[in-house]
Amino acid sequence: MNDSIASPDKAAQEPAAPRYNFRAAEPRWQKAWDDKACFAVPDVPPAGAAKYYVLEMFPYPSGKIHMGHVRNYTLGDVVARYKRARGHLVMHPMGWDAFGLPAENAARERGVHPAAWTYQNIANMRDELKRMGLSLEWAREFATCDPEYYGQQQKLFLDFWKAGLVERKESWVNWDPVDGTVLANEQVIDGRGWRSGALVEKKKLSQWFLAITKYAPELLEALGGLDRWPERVKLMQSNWIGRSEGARVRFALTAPVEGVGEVEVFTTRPDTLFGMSFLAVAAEHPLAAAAAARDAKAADFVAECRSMGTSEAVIEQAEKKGYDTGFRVKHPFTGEEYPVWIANFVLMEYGTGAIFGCPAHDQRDLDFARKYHLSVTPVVLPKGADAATFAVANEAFTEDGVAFNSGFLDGLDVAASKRRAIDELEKLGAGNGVVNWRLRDWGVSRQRYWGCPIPFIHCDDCGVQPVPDDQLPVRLPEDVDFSKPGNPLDNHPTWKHVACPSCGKPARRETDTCDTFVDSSWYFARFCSPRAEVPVTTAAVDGWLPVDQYIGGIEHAILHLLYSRFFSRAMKATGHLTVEEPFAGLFTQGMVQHESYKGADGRWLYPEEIDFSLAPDGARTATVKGGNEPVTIGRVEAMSKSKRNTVDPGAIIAKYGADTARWFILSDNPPDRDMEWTESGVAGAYRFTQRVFRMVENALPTLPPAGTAPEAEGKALRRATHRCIATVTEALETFAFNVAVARLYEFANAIEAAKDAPGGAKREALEMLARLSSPMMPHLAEEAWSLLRPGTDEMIAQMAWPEADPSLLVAESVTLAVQVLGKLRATIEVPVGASEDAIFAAAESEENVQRAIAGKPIRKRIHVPGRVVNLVV
Ligand code: ANZ
Ligand code: ZN
Repeated sequence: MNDSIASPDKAAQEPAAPRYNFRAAEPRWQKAWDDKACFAVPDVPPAGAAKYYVLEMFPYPSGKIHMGHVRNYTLGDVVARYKRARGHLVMHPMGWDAFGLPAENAARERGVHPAAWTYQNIANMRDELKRMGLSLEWAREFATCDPEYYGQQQKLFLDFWKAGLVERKESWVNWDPVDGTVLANEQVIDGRGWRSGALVEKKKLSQWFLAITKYAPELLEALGGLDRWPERVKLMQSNWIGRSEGARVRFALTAPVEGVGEVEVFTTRPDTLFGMSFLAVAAEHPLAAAAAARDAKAADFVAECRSMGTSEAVIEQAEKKGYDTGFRVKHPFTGEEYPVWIANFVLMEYGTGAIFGCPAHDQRDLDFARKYHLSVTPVVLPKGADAATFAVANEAFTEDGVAFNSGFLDGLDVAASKRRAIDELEKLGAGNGVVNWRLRDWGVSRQRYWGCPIPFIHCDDCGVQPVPDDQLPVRLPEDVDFSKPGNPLDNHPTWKHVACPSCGKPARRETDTCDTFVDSSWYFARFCSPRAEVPVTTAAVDGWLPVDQYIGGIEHAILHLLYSRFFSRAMKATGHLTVEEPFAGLFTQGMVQHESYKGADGRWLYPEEIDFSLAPDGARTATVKGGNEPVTIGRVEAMSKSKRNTVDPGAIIAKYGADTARWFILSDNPPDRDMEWTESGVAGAYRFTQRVFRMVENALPTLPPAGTAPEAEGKALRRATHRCIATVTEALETFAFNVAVARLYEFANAIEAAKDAPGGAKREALEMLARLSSPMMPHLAEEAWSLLRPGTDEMIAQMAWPEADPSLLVAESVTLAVQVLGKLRATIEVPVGASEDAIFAAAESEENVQRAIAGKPIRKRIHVPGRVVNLVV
């Protein structure tokens, strides 16, 4: 039995039913919305307008949309259409996050110019998005690679520079020797470059930085006010910002090294100072360099650390290794001497790049101490443990306890002991209490062509000079050579040679371009006045920001959202914005998953390469199409190109229509959970679209004219209709879109079951079916509406959301428990508002109740409205 899975071809074979021709209808409605500019809003919302800004994370123009886009943009469109119907002035724009490496790779591999490649991809994807029937205002569209956009970004960059928010610093970077570029920590995966797979090295370079750390306290504190953000995202941001309270402690070297007499460490546990057994510095620390200069083995060890990259994840997992420099330091409290090691787990970029090791109370220090036979002295005693016998074996004790073996700290709990230790350090001039942040300044330099040029000029005499305003935008040169390795801007024969804007002598243009996260950190603001000759116009951003509902993937929980939050603050500091938080509401959607398939030789197969059948025992089996090679049906996992378990949205929309794709993607699971894409699920959604259409078409001859008041005898159907209005509304308000879909399925069943309902009530029901499903299936809704209201030029896209009639929502009857002498004997249904006499009569007439009364006189009748009747005999 082949092809047991329902398909629209099967629906096509169903007998002589009127069929909804989505292929004609969908483009027709898209054009109608366009012609009436249904989704256009002014740059400045008029006074008193209830503005609502819905935004989905804009896509990278890779060439084709994927199912993740379909889910993301469908969710946003439901919100946009619903809020519009609720009377909001909705801005819902779309654009392209268009700079980035893949365009350059395409240039290298296929000889196509990055701009041509990118704009062609944008054209394709724009068409695909348009076919989805999204209520977007395309007039606001831009790509971040448009000079009109990145030129404004250069202005912002210069404004930030004037405000002291841009710095040029030497820093250790992850260097990808194959791609010839700096990598962000996130681009280093298991110590290798994310694209090239090359082992990443550390290198010191002069880089451009945005001073995000200046806002670390604010960025942390303001998370508390983001009450429409997922807790999970706020927690991730807070960990990323990473505030820790502790102390800086200065240790005197027993003999100065290159004229320096001390080493400073950062610690969150000054209470454990008496448990110290060594001091350790990062491989990039000056003391390590000093050791390397005198000792070839130290130099080897430093080089080994350098090849490890700077990614924290790698450092976390790597085996702890060290090298004893031979330098020694004095303990500030005891005067005892301890060795100074170079350790691979100490990061130069955190704290001071140096630590004191307390193995008894820190696991890394303990692993290190065991490996190199360093002392382990516990100084915090667990509650109830015996000081005489307590020892640390292979697990550090990191919880609260009481200080011991610690001189003047003995007997204090950890918090008190920390305070006391800091007091003492401050008294001795050997340290002080500090707050430390994990957040680093944002290195934005990339040695790439396809990015926004950083607008500076280097002059040997005048130093770094900003590009003058009248020379902006600094445009990318078009004639570039991608055949040589390295940065094509740097390799370009003429582009970088310019006159110094200050002295006029020959100077060099900056050839670094911006990290593409810069481009996406302010695009939401640019959408408010996308053609302005300034980065943003005040009236527009004041009118539209913050974004009321932002929707996107959890993978952007940290960087993109944090950078955008920083940008709003920096734009406020430079007079561009008045808001600090760009996104008032955030929704993170789950992933779209699919079964994965493997051929007999273990290669991954695309779903469309496979035939399915049902075995006699009901199990699904699969073979490769056009043969009998068996296929293993694998796990359901996130769609990915590498596993070939992807489904092309373009093909789905061509086969079933956009409404079907939208309806199915909303129906399966709550939007924040992962959902499984199945062929049978899509086919089911497709059948529903056909069914709704047939219901409307079949009913038309029996319906009274539009505007006919629903009849009193139609009350049962009317109650179902108004309950559906209420429940769908509630579901749409709370992002429970799968619930809205489920209610509409039930409602369709109720309409079909109400065959004998009078025409007016039926018309009302069908009209509501169309209107309530319109955020999810906008084309079908319009089509149904136009059938129900022939000759109307009113579109659902422009109509107000229906209101439920409260009188049709109240329950008509209540269920009461009937007790005799407190014992349950029956339950009765009585009409709402029935008199007590009628209620008691109904209760006493129940057979079971009569039996319990057994003819005795009733001494007392008790009625608790809505709950219970109790008869006392
Ligand atoms: C001594 C100590 C004793 C520590 C103890 C912990 C437990 P957070 O909370 O993340 O801020 N540390 C400091 N600078 C470091 C660096 N550059 N690279 C690697 N580790 C570093 O962590 C602060 C703790 O991490 C500090 O407190 C220090 O170890 C270590 F029982 O100092 B602690
Ligand atoms: Zn100059």
